[in-house]
Amino acid sequence: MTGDITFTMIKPTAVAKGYTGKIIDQIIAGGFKIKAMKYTRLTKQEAEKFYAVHKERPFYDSLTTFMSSGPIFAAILEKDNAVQAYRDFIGATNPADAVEGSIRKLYGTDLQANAVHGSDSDENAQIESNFFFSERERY
Ligand code: 3AN
Repeated sequence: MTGDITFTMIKPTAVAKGYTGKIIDQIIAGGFKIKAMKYTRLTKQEAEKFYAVHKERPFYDSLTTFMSSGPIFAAILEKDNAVQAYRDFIGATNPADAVEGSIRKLYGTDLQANAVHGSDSDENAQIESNFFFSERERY
């Protein structure tokens, strides 16, 4: 149901550093149910499509190059008020500003390699989930 799901990715740097297991543990301990998950890699073109809302931002090329630089984990998470709950849970966009103990504080490297993505609205949660997952990949 709208409002109950959000979409996340564990970004390439966090995956490469071996933080995936710890991040998934923390997500589950935070009360988020995993509805879908896959290990995959975006092409540059796919990353550009995924981040099309940021097309005019100065960091668009750098962000899409980074997000296609290595494998990621993509997932749909379920919880009441999932989008806002997950954004509060992972911490501020810049890991330096993120609350102590949050995923971005613990596992983020910098503003771009900030460990995880989290949808910013219910509408984008649906669009982003549909980008990666078919209905029969969700449980
Ligand atoms: P959030 O992911 O917290 O919603 P947004 O929507 O401001 O943050 O940014 C989208 C993504 O773009 C972020 N996940 C972040 O990695 C990246 N980003 C944001 N600002 C910058 C920046 N100044 N330089 C490089 N990457 C950035």
